Amino acid sequence: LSANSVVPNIKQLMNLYVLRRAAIKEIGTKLENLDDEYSTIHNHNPINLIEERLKSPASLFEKIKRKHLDYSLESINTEILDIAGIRVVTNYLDDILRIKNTLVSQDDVTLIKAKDYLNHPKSNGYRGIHLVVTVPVFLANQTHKAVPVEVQLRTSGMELWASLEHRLHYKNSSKKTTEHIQKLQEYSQKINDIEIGMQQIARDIQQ
Ligand code: 0O2
Repeated sequence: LSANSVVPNIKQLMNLYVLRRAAIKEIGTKLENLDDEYSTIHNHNPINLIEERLKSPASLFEKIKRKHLDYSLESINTEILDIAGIRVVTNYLDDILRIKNTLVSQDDVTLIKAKDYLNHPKSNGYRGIHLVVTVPVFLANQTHKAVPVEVQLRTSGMELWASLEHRLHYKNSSKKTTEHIQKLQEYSQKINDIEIGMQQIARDIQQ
């Protein structure tokens, strides 16, 4: 801890988590509404699954340590933008941008940060889009606050790859060789090829 670093007390942390949880609910409802409306108009659900999670205090403090950040409430508020997280698993590739664009174009949603691992997959083959958006949360004192939520968007194929790859971290990761990483990259590419093909069939049928 730096000399002037003041760790937030339990009440301050609880307050922070209450706001982030409220923001998850706001964004979660927006996503569900978009999916419902799209399915009524186009007879197709862009969203297969929505998963919501709050980062545990243990992994919050682990991240502060790993990133050499300050432990103060102010620093947590400005630097840790993924305490509230929503993962959106879409049915088709096109649905990723469909959901992203319709979400960030809403008047009360502000896009703060975007990472495009779709056009620029990570070297191990990880794909998806990560956004940080803020949404206003209305408070008991009649004011409101813009609260950040991280939204991860990926297809069901990318979800399959990421969940299996994530499990490998719990195995003996020191045994992971460059050949394993190449294989992971290759499997990610294969899944992507399949999803491009399935997308094309869906487009043909819709026309
Ligand atoms: P959890 O419990 O899922 O949150 P930043 O937050 O932008 O300062 P960070 O944390 O490196 O920096 O962000 P990034 O690159 O956006 O990735 C964070 C999350 O994306 C990870 O969260 C994973 O959920 C997912 N992710 C990123 N890279 C990979 C990958 O190579 N494989 C898999 N399976 N998932 C990945 P955490 O930290 O795992 O925890």
